[in-house]
Amino acid sequence: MGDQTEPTGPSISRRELCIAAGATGISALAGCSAPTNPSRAESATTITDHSSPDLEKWVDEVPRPGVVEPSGTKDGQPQYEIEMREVEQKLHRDLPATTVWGYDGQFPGPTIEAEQGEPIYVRWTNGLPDEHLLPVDTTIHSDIIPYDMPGVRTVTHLHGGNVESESDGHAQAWYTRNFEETGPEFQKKDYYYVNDQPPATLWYHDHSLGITRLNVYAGLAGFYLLRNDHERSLDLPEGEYEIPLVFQDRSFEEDGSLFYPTAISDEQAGSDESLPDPSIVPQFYGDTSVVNGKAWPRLSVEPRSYRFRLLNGSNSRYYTLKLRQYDESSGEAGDDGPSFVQIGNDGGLLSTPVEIEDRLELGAGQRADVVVDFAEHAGETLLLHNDAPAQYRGRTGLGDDDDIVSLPEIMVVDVGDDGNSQDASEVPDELTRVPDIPVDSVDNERYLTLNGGATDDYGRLLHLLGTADERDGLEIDDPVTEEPTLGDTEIWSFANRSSMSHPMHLHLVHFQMLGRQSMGDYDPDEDEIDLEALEAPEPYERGWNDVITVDPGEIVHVIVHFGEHDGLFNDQTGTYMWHCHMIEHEDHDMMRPFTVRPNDGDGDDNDDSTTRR
Ligand SMILES: [Cu+2]
Repeated sequence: MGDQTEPTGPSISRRELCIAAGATGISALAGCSAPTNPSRAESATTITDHSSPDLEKWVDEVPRPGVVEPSGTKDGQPQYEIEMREVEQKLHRDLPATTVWGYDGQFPGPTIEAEQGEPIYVRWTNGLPDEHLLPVDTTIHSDIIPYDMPGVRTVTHLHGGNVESESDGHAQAWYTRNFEETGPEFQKKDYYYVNDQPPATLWYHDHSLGITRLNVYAGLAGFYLLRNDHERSLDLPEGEYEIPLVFQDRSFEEDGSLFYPTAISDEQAGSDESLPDPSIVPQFYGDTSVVNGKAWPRLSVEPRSYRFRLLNGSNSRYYTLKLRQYDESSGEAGDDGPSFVQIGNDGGLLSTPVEIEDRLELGAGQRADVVVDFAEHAGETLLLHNDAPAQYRGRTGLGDDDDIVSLPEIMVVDVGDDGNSQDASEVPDELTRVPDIPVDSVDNERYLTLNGGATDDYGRLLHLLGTADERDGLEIDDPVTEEPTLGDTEIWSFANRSSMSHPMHLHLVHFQMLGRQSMGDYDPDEDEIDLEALEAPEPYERGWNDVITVDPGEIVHVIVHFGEHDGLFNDQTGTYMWHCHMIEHEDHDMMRPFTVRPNDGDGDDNDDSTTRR
């Protein structure tokens, strides 16, 4: 794919985009040209003829992850030791026990409850077997990954954590069982989480280079809830009325084992017979909804308000959610149920609650903190319904031509006839202070491209992130191109030249969305960013985000401050990652490092991570 910069003019709206199957890059904007090589088209999905066992739906209650307790102290702070282990776990009444990998032997892992201003240490120990649970494609970064080394590589990232670089879970900071072997970026065993950021729904998961998709799929993920006194003073539903829910899609074999595809389809492979086996797949879409580690579960609630911490923990799948009336005997969904009142997103509370009128969109890695009032729905059965197609293109098209494995039914909610609990909670009109990052403080602008048109040495589709100078993309071990200085404010403009939506994630920081526009309306070589011309963020997109969805043919501009801002967050320097959170994309190869440089002029020591508070 060339450096396609043909201007299209401002007359083409995003809704008029014709995202033809296989169209990549700006060709999607420039007249919907047919793909030149449909067999390699990005829109070709992961087609397998695998079907999971036909399980009876809604028979198991949604489990609630336990809360893990510290095992001791270190330097006067609580210290946790959480071991990754292989265990057998029942994921459905009628499915034989499934071998999964769990933090503390649980899938999902136990929840860490942390308090703002109170640092903790966590030692994530690797107690996994010698062999991976799933087939490993050893061609992914085979030049920098020692696949013949015994043991499974893991490293844990606290997603949304404003943490020091040495504790961030760099993809090359992996280690094997008992820290026997360590990756080139490994620096310490005891990760330090300073917890100096707004209270939020964070989560932790594996991040090791080249096999993150497999380690997370095997079960390595859990919640990390950060709280403070202000949030408690809001009298939101709490205790048994506050429930974290992680949505994942999985596929199973008849014996209960996890199924993960190991070969891309003939259609995708074209005539190339030299493909690796097992091979990475471009995306993964499981056919079974799993919530908090149970397949097709039901949640029993009282007719009152609940707070749900929603997390899309799937590898590739998007969710667009709504509660609907449900006739369990016919399996038919009807009218709308209670709406979601969103009170927070990735990085903490919104300034004011937002009633979600349409559907709640969650890209991989994203969180929504919502309150749902079931008081008017006593005795009803509700369906948590998802209408996102697997090949998600957001607002720019439904892509119904190629929706291979949609997952419309996520979970059933049983609302009891009565509840004797006193429901004193009420969502306040003002939730918290979210100070804007001022646009007039911007020190630097970066144009960053999301690309789907490249292929690797085997002719397989390769997703890449690029820059204004290298628009077709760079690989993870190319030199760092994003090097903000501590204390700087930058605009990062994500331009999606591919034909599918990507949930883009930055480690370390939380950014604010400025708005979106058609990709043809802005070229950094020719244009200034015209804030007035941008489509404003949705109300629920305001606040602190660490994942943002960029639809095809669109640019999303975000503003980010590196360091403490208005009393929030803290100063960190060093190297972190930014990437697409569809984990198959992250592994191949939509991930790049960025380095926050110290602002003292001594800019040549990446490892000089300091915490200035
Ligand atoms: Cu992606």
